[in-house]
Amino acid sequence: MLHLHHCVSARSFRPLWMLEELQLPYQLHMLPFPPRALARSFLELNPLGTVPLLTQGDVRMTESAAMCQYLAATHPDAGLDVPPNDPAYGAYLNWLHMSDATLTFPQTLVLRYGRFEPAERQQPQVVVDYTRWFLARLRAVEAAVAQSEYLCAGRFTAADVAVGYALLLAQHLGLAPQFGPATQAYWQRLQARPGYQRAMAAQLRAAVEQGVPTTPAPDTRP
Ligand SMILES: N[C@@H](CCC(=O)N[C@@H](CS)C(=O)NCC(=O)O)C(=O)O
Repeated sequence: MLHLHHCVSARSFRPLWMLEELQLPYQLHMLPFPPRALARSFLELNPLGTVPLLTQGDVRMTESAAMCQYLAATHPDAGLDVPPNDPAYGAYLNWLHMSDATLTFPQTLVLRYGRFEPAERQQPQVVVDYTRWFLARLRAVEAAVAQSEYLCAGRFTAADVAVGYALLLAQHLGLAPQFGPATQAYWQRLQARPGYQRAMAAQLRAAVEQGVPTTPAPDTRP
C-alpha cells in the first residue's frame, strides 16, 4: 500500500495528483501546515518535518518531483513515464528537476517573506525580486507549450504534473494573470483533467474527515 503524508496544496499535491492520474489505491494522511510545529509526531516519520513523505513497503521518499518519476516509472502502462530510450528522456528529466529546483524554489521565498513571516520580518524587496525571478524562469514553460500541448514527448507525462504544481502555487500567490498566453491555456488544460480534479477533491475530503485546516496557520515559516 502507498501512504502519502500531505498538507493541503503543498508540494505533496504532486504525488497526490499522480496517484489520482494513475488511479492507484493509497492512504492519504493529512497534516496541518507546518507539520514541524503543528504535528510534532510526524518528525518521527520524517525528521525533516516536510511534506510530502511517500512510503511503500521499504521505499521512503521525501522529494515530490522524484515521486512523480517513481510512480510514473513503476506504472509504465499508464503512459505517464518517458523511458531512457525515448528521444524526449533528457527533456523529461530536465522538466522534472526544473519543476522544483527552478520554478518552486523562488516561490517559497515569496511565500515566506510575503505571507508566513510576522509583519516585522516581512521583506517586500525579496517578494518583488523572487516574483520576477519566477516569472522569468517561466519563459521556458511558455516557449515549450506555445509549440506543443504538453511539455515533452508530445503527450501528458509526469513532468506536466510536476511543473503543473508550480503553476498551482503561482495561482495561490496571485501570479496567474502574469502567465503568458500559452501558459494560461496550458494551465487551463491541466486543471480540466479528471485526475487533477480528483486530487483536489481528495485533499479537501480528507482534510475535513481528518479534522485538518485547509489553509496554513498564520505566522508559520516554510
Ligand atoms: N524539495 C522538496 C521540498 C519539500 C518541502 O519543503 N515541503 C514544504 C511544503 S511545500 C514543507 O513541508 N515545509 C514545511 C517546513 O519546512 O517545515 C520537495 O519537492 O518535496
